[in-house]
Amino acid sequence: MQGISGSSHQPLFVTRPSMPPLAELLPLLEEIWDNRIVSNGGPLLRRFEATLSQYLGVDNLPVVTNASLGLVLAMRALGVDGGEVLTTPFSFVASTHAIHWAGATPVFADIEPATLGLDPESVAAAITPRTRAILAVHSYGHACLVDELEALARRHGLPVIYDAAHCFGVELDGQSILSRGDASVVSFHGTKVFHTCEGGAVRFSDRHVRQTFDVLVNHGIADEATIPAIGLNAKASELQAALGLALLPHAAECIARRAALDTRYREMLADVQSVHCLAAGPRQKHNYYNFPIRIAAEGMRDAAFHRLRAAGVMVRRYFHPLISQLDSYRNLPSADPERLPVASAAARQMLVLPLYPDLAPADQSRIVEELRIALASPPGAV
Ligand code: T4K
Repeated sequence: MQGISGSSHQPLFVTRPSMPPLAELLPLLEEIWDNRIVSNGGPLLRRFEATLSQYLGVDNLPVVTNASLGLVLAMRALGVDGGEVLTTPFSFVASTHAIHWAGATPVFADIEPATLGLDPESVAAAITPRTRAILAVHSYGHACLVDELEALARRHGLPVIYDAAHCFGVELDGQSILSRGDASVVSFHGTKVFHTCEGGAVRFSDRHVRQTFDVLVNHGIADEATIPAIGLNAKASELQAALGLALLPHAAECIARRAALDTRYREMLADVQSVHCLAAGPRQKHNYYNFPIRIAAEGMRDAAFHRLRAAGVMVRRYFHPLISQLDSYRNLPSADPERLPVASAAARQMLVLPLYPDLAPADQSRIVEELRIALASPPGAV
């Protein structure tokens, strides 16, 4: 793993991928070179899936080439084929795009302010006979109100799919958060706590649904002469599996380093009245995926964003603009901002500060110093 060095004076990105020592990856690459199986359910992928299942303590966990396709095909495996899927507008675009590619229409419900996840009351009000599923997102790896959402879904006979893209290693009540819902989809993109360059995994509560999914992931092919479904190609390669196998032994250390940086941010920002540091709920073991703060004063979030960017601190406004404001979705009746006040406020106020395991303490201090300077001037000032 990369060590932590002194201040870089380079642009400070919101995240940097963790890389395993090359020496630990090379023997796995040699296996691929020796056996010349590079994809289609090869031996390293099978080993990676088994190791990952054990590490996370969940079964029925197929690995896929990215979380976006995992979301699309999880919905299809759960029977979504048209109709409407209720979801949050406060997310990375992939969660809503996945509903479109699953053949359904997204219907936006509002979020609630504590977790920034779907508000069960807003979801309940939006359920109609056309509703086929609920797709909720654990934003920033903070668990949304899973008990309430699942109880609501059960009453209406709807499946719940969690976009758990940010949630590698997150636990709720002592169990992997991936164990919740009918399906949970985690991303292994390079920007995530654990990654395989591109990648992801889907956890299913029902092994029969998982079997349907396994066919969909491989073009709908069950065997050479049997192609029972219209599938896609969402298979992960042996190279992705090799990287996953090499990085997994370092995952706990990466999360521990993130936790230390998270604590230090909170200490350094404790006296900054205009900044609220979000935190995961008490039932949760967190993975410290990123460091989201809320700056509620009108116009101050954007002012801070631009000033920090000018100073080389590449903060992000995850998630601005709201998905419901994008041209592709803004004409949907559920996209009316007046129906989404909590999500609209979050999109105006949230800012994500850099956080990754080898962020140097000197760089972290610089980020906080630049944030203090940015917040000291009024919004309109340059
Ligand atoms: N659902 C949710 C809630 C998600 O957040 C995501 C993905 C998905 C679903 C879909 O998962 P995948 O299909 O991707 O598995 C990035 C990621 O590309 C995206 O995967 C992620 N969410 C999202 C939150 O972040 P961008 O457009 O912000 O990426 P980008 O290229 O601006 O990268 C952010 C920073 O990371 C860069 O400023 C520098 C650093 N970086 C990035 C890459 C790719 C590196 O240092 N090295 C790298 O290789 O979307």
